[in-house]
Order: sequence, then C-alpha cells, then structure tokens
Amino acid sequence: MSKRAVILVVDDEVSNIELLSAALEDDHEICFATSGEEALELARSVLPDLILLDVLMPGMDGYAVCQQIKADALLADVPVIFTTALGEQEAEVKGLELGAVDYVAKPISPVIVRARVRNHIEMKRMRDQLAELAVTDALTGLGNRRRLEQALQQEAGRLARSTADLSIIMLDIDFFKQFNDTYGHIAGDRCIIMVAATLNRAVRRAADLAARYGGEEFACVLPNTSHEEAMAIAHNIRDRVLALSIPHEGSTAAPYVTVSVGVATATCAPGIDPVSWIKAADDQLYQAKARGRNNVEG
Ligand code: GH3
Ligand code: MG
Ligand code: MG
Ligand code: MG
Repeated sequence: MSKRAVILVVDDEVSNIELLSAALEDDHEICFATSGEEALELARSVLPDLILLDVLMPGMDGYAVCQQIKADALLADVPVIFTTALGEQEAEVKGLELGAVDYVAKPISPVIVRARVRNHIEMKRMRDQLAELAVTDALTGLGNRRRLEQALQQEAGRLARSTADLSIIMLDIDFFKQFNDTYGHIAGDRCIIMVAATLNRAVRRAADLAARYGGEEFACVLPNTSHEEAMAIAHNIRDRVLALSIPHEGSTAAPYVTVSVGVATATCAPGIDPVSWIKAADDQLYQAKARGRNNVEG
C-alpha cells in the first residue's frame, strides 16, 4: 500500500476545516492553518502533497498564498485546490491562472472533495514518477546523462559563488567489447549493473552523484571534494571493481573485469563551462587507458 498523502487544509473558519478534515482523514494525513501567513510557514516545513486553500481570508488571501507557493522552488509543484463560496466565473479563472489545479465550491460536498483530492494526488504521483524516470538510467538505476547535465549546471552555479572544490570522476570498463564478444550481451549487461552498483556504494555523500554517461562509461560529480579525496575514491572504485572478480579472459590487464578511471578537480571560476570539467576528467581517463588500463589518473 502506498504511503498516506499529507494534505494541508487552509481556511479562516474552523467549521470548514472540521468539515474538510472529516471528509479526508480516512484516506490522508491532515494538517491545517487558519491564515495565509500560517499556511505558508506550515507548507514550507511540512511539504504537503496537496493544499486545499480558501480564497477569502483576513490578511493574506488565498490568491496571494497561491502566488507565493508557485514562486517558491520547494513548493511550486504542490497541487493547490481552491475552496470558496465566491462562485463567480472570474474568481475560478483567476485561481486556475495562478496555478491552482482545481476549484471546489462551498458549501463543500464531502464526496466531491474526496474524489477530486484523490485524483489530484494520483496525478501528482504519476508526474513525480515520470520526472524521476526522465533522469534515471533504465539498466542500472543510476542517474542518466540528463541528471548528470543538470547536476553539472547546478554545480557551475554554486561554484561561481564559492571557493569550494568540485571533483569529477570519469570511468570506463576495460576491454568491454571483448567481454561482450566472449560472454554475450546479457552477461555484458549484468557486468554493467555490477559495476554501477559498486560505483554507487563507493560514492557515499548525499550531495554526490553517480551517473551512467553512456554505454560502459560512468561519471561522478563530487561537490566539496578535493583532488586528493577524489583520487582516494577513484582508487577505491578501481579496487572494488577488481575485487568483484568477474572473469574476463580477453583482458590483458587482469583475468577479471577492470576499470580505468580519470579524475579532474575544478575550483572557483565565474562563467566556467561544466563541459570542460568532463573533458578534463576524460583526458585523464585516456591516460589511464594508455598506461595499460586498470589504472587511476588525475
Ligand atoms: P577500452 O578498454 O579501450 O575501453 O575498450 P572497450 O572494448 O571497452 O571500448 P569500446 O568503446 O570499443 O567498446 C565499448 C563496448 O561497450 C561496445 C559496446 O557494444 C558495449 N556496450 C555499450 N553499451 C552497452 C550495454 O548497455 N550493454 C552491453 N552488453 N554492452 C554495451
Ligand atoms: Mg474564508
Ligand atoms: Mg567506452
Ligand atoms: Mg571501455
């Protein structure tokens, strides 16, 4: 069974909150606020799955709350349903134009509000799943090329404002064409999955990203990581892959599957192009290959 969704109910009249809670609490977790200001504060700390928002409230009204929600990167994707007695077409249009997904008229019908909330929660779950799939590699479950590029852009923005180091690791499985030719593509896929899992275990910090760059090549983005630290991680990855002891009779580096690893470290420079970091790590990877493979260069 999927996790219960958290719904934030916002209304200045307690009787309305009670009515909505009674309609929804069997299926969802309910939290509530009785003013726009309180609603924003609570939304930022709770990060609800959906917000039911009254329009007419003293102080900040529902429209203003919705505007702030949509302008907040953390909350912008949370579906908002307006609840109001206004009943005028202009009011409904205004709410939808501000980014609300739906509109429920007062007096509230519990069965209608329950059905609409359920639909919007389900649609939100599907949107989230699609967004996750769009940045996930289907074979390995690691981030894909798109997630890698997003992370690099994000780090380029961060680095322009800090003096922290950012390290990049590029990794390529050695003699992999030979491996496929000898053991077949299914075994090749299994090998890629095992290397990916090894990489994922070796790259541990919450801010780190391990991604499949393409084919049998992987990249890691390691924020706040010095060159020395990144070299230690790279050696660890190299050692762990060798220790998997996947037989590879076509390899001249070892009787097992091995990887070559390149490391590059960037420091603060405004306007830097993240592609140059990948290039730098890739140049080191090329050196590691030239030295006979199963090597780390940086
Ligand atoms: P090197 O040591 O220089 O890296 O040699 P290599 O044979 O690993 O390099 P090359 O780039 O020539 O070959 C990569 C091979 O990886 C070719 C391709 O068929 C295989 N490959 C790429 N993606 C996949 C995949 O998803 N599954 C499988 N099984 N093989 C793949
Ligand atoms: Mg009201
Ligand atoms: Mg390759
Ligand atoms: Mg290769």
